[in-house]
Amino acid sequence: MEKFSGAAGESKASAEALTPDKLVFESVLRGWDDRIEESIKKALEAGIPAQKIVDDSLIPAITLVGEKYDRKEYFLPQLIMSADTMRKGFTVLEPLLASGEGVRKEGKIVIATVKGDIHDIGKNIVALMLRNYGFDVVDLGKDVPAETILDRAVEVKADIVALSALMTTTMTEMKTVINLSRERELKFKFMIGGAVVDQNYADEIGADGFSKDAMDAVKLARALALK
Ligand code: B12
Repeated sequence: MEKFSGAAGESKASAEALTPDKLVFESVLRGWDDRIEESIKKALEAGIPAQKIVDDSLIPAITLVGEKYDRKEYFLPQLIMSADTMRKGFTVLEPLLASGEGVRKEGKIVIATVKGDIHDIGKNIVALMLRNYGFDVVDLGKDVPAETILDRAVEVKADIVALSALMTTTMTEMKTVINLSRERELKFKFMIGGAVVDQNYADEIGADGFSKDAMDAVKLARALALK
């Protein structure tokens, strides 16, 4: 697939002049999947900590991609390329982030994007951050049926089940998971997130908490783990 140059029409050649952190941002924004690894390495070499690259370059870039998609400045091919670029970037950073504070274990969390939903960028960021802040995270991936989520949570003796949904058509699946858990008399705490859900929805379906982003998810998980 041909790479897109982005709304500003900036070319790869002119990107040479960018600072390493800006180059990471631009690579995700413009779907330069052949350039992301190199740009992240440059940023690391320039002394920018891995977590800062995530917080200040990767997440803002993919958030802007989402906004551009909403404004119809970007379309599906751009989305896919930016998402792939972001995933590649994470592959480079993940070992560095995991080695951060992962010594003390705060509790065990099973995380998944619910059935019917293949959006996993946000879920992956949340999983990464939770791991980084000391939680033992079992990531079941995306499009995961309710039964599988609960079976695995029982198997690994999870404290918390974290659910992600990005679509109005799939957020109801969170309720299915929680209802099934109650039917089976399981005692997990549930935290939910994803662009379409909010605290009201969490209250409505009986979840124990909602978070708007990955950092907030860490705070929520800590609070739930202490309960
Ligand atoms: C990237 C993207 C895609 C990528 C996904 C790639 C991937 N691997 O994830 C691709 C191109 C594959 C895709 C496909 C589709 N998409 Co899409 N996609 C998006 C987009 C632009 C950005 C989502 C994203 O990654 N955001 C960045 C991350 C970092 O943010 P986030 O996911 O919200 O996560 C943060 C928080 O929400 C929170 N969080 C997330 N999960 C969790 C979980 C827990 C437990 C907690 C505590 C917190 C938490 O923390 C995260 C980090 O801060 C959104 C638009 C948008 N503005 O959200 C549409 C959007 C979600 N997609 C949409 C649609 C309709 C689709 C498709 C059906 C399109 C199609 N016609 O085929 C398919 C879905 C197929 C399916 N069955 O799932 C719609 C959903 C509409 C709706 N309200 O229901 C949206 C809103 C676009 C739109 N405006 O129409 N999509």
